[in-house]
Amino acid sequence: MSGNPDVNEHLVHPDLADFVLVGDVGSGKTALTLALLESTDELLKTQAVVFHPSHIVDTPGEFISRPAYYGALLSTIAEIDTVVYLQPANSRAFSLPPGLLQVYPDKRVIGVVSKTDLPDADTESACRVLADHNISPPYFLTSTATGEGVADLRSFLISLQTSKAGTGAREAHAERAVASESEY
Ligand SMILES: Nc1nc2c(ncn2[C@@H]2O[C@H](COP(=O)(O)OP(=O)(O)O)[C@@H](O)[C@H]2O)c(=O)[nH]1
Ligand SMILES: [Mg+2]
Repeated sequence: MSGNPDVNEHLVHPDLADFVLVGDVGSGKTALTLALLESTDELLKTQAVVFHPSHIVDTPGEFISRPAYYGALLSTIAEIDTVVYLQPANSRAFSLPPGLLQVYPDKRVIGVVSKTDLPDADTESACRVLADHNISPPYFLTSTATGEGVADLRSFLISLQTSKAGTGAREAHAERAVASESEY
């Protein structure tokens, strides 16, 4: 799904893959995407879904602020395993679309408290908002202004890929084992 001709990064982190960033307009999704990728792309307002290489998807805030877009959001994330939800450190408004986890109960949701450098940041309250909405820790506190937390989040996302590769191999092996048993 790297078909967006406007996005043409060389991959600094080829193992970083398979997540979609969701959160309110201005919560810092695009800035965090570019920081995770170490991309030098310019930060412009995201007007459309942006597909980076390796199944990394940045969504426009309209997906959240306008319920009419929920359907588009749901189809965008259908094939992606992990949702990275951004809760700005200076906001207590929760903006993960309510239907999302009902439609996709198996998605992994990672809670990020973004913009921790802001003077009115209250990371404790932001973490509580995540917990109150059933997003499980660990939470990642990030700032693209200072760089706080970006490397930790990147490592965590990469570790999900590594463990998935292991699981996939085990599952394939198990399937082969079952298949060969059933031959007898
Ligand atoms: N102080 C601060 N500003 C940020 C941070 N992340 C993003 N911003 C700013 O917040 C605004 C919205 O960021 P953007 O990534 O476009 O948000 P999006 O709408 O969720 O994609 C921009 O002006 C960014 O420069 C951060 O960690 N700290
Ligand atoms: Mg954006």
